[in-house]
Amino acid sequence: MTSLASQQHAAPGDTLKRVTLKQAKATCPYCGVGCVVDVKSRDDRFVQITADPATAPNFGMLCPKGALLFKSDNPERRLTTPMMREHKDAPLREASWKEALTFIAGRITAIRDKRGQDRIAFYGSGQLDTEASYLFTKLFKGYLRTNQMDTNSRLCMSSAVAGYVKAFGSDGPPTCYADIESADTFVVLGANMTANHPVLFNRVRRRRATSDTSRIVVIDPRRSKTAEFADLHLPVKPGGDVALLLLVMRRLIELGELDRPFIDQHTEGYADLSALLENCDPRELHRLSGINADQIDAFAGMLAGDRRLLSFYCMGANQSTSGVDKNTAIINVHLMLGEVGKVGSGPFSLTGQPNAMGGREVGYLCHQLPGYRKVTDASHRAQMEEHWGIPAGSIQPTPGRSAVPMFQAAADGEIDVLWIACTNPAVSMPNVSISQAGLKRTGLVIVQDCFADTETAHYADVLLPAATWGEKSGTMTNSERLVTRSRAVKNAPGKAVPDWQIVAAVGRTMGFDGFDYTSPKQVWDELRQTTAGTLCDLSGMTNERLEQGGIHWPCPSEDHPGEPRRYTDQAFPTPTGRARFHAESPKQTDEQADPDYPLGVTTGRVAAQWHTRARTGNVPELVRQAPEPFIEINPLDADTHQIEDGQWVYAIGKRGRALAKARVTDSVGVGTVFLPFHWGDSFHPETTANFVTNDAVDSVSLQPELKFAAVRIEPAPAPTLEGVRS
Ligand SMILES: Nc1nc2c(c(=O)[nH]1)N[C@H]1C(S)=C(S)[C@@H](COP(=O)(O)OP(=O)(O)OC[C@H]3O[C@@H](n4cnc5c(=O)[nH]c(N)nc54)[C@H](O)[C@@H]3O)O[C@H]1N2
Ligand SMILES: Nc1nc2c(c(=O)[nH]1)N[C@H]1C(S)=C(S)[C@@H](COP(=O)(O)OP(=O)(O)OC[C@H]3O[C@@H](n4cnc5c(=O)[nH]c(N)nc54)[C@H](O)[C@@H]3O)O[C@H]1N2
Ligand code: SF4
Ligand SMILES: [Mo]
Repeated sequence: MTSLASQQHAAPGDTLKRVTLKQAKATCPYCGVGCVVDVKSRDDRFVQITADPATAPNFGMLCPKGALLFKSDNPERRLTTPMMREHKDAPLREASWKEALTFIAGRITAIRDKRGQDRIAFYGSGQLDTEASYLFTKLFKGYLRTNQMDTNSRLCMSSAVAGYVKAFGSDGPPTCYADIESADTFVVLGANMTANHPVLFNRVRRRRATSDTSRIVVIDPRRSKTAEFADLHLPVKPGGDVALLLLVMRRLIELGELDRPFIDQHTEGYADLSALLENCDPRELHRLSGINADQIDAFAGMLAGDRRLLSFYCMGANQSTSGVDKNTAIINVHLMLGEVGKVGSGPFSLTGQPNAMGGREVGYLCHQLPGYRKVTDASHRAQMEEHWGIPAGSIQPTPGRSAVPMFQAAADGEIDVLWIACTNPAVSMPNVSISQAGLKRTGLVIVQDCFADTETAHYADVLLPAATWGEKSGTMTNSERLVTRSRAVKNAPGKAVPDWQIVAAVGRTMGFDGFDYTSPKQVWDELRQTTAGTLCDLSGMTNERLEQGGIHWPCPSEDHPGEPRRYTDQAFPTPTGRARFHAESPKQTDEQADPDYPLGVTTGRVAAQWHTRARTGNVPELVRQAPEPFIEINPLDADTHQIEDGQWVYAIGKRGRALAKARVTDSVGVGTVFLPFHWGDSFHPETTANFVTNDAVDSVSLQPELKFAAVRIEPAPAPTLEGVRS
């Protein structure tokens, strides 16, 4: 196997000898459940995936995406060599690693020296392992001295991060999966767990089936598959969650359900919330939420009494201009009932991507540093400068641009180098015309991916071939803070190498002395020490220990077993040690339906596809289940717009339009349509859902409102789909 390192300074690191049959444990590269699988390969092809009943967190269970992982590669689509062009009008050509690295290092150095380091930006992903995420942070924030670095977690988890920090003083969930087996009431808000966290939802269903006290409440504008399993489905209006939760809090007070001792001893800010609840107009809250008093009564009834409450929430909460308020409102309910820090209870934000938790631990958002540190805190900067052995003052004190303004700046010509790894923003950014314009305008676009033909790769001036799942060893943290180590089981094709090696090689080629790693273990050992003594302490997790199985953080020493639950002593990492209530009134979505755009579109996922289909599109069984883009529309709206089931339509919004096949169904309410976002340009030039979505952001988390835009629906000619990439 070609080793990047061997072409540069150090010896080959994480490489494998050619083998015929190999097997190892790996972490599923899809969702934040973080299932561990046993992988077998023969002659560098995956041949079998199984799951071991004794191994956490999935204990033998897998969903179809995970079970079919052995079919997820497509050798013909792989990027097997660096590709580059010196000028925009030249075609891409094959290059050696040395040539590509020298070119990148030269251009970055020149831009930094002539135009300033803030014209160099990085956009990463919660699908990178922790080692690669850490090295990107070190290279950009430490050595290039710029905080112009953000990731697709901004579109995903940033409202949850802000919500936890506001309420508890720290990011990271208090809960763990084992809480499911002790919980009574499950509230699932803005999460379609049957499709998107299937193995976890199996556990919820098993608990519901075996416990007399267990109930499931689903809060979702759609009657999703998950809602079909609910004892109570509350079809909230898109964006109406804060209003709904205020109503239920009022009802809980009326019922006398408050945990007064907990509120008095362990929280602050209740008086403001109580005043808000007293003064708000319930009729207005019913109007905003679309939920009536009987439904609220039924909901409150399931929270009342001595029940353990476990809430799961995901993108229906986070992807909103009131995303942070939704998160703190859910936590308010838990604090009122004293349902946190106890076995079987707590507010449980689900992570989407397999390492959306791990990236946060090493500071991969524009305001963060490793160990839940912040760039705005002088002592945090000084600590990291010491860890990295770089001069005081190297780390900049202001956050860089977050994802949406980063691509806007690129479109405005304010960025000269944009390095993108493990994400496909030409499809997944809201208001994608802007991100596409940014990719077009930026002088040097570097795309680091395992596949050659992604929509974003189309804009690249340099393509860097990454080894992918099953071809590299590295560490990830799942939704419950369980850290697992995924191992290589086959060689990467051609010259592809693991992401961490690529970052390290760029650092070395630029002449920086902090990047002489020969193995992922060295990177891990360094990064876990940077978290020692912090809230997300990984320092006790050696690679050797992780080889034996996953460990929950915090894990402060090598003999520490890890902590599945946090805040069990009711001490919170706020200045007063108390958890904080937040009193926020409901806000409208940024955009409202109007006579020209009378419907609200909400977007999301289907079980058989993963985001922009880079991997799931290779698996025939999955493609057959979800072969083409569709839009769900209520029969009454279909009638008004004269749309037939199965006909192609345009969803036309204020920023653009998207083509999809109409599915007339009452699973969406009147006035709402649902459009998955999986089918980008490689399927058809007009099917990208994000031509329509809104790039307005939550003012605190800066997360965009991917879950609401105003649209109208019009019939469209059937597209020609021969030869599309599935
Ligand atoms: N099969 C599959 N699994 C995945 C992924 C995938 O692409 N495919 N992606 C992974 C990633 S990165 C993520 S982030 C997660 C996402 O997981 P989820 O959040 O479960 O996924 P979504 O389908 O985006 O949205 C969830 C639900 O939010 C609802 N919703 C929309 N607006 C609102 C609202 O205002 N309020 C409420 N209460 N609900 C609303 C939608 O109707 C939808 O059913 O899934 C992960 N798992
Ligand atoms: N309308 C709408 N838009 C959304 C959302 C929504 O709900 N609605 N959700 C948002 C959310 S939550 C998310 S997380 C994003 C996800 O959006 P993206 O991150 O853009 O989606 P992916 O298709 O997962 O892109 C991953 C890329 O990484 C590549 N890759 C896979 N493995 C490796 C590897 O090991 N190394 C490298 N270097 N590359 C690799 C794949 O080939 C693929 O090109 O979408 C966001 N966009
Ligand atoms: S539930 Fe998630 S982590 Fe588990 S096998 Fe399915 S996609 Fe992979
Ligand atoms: Mo996500």
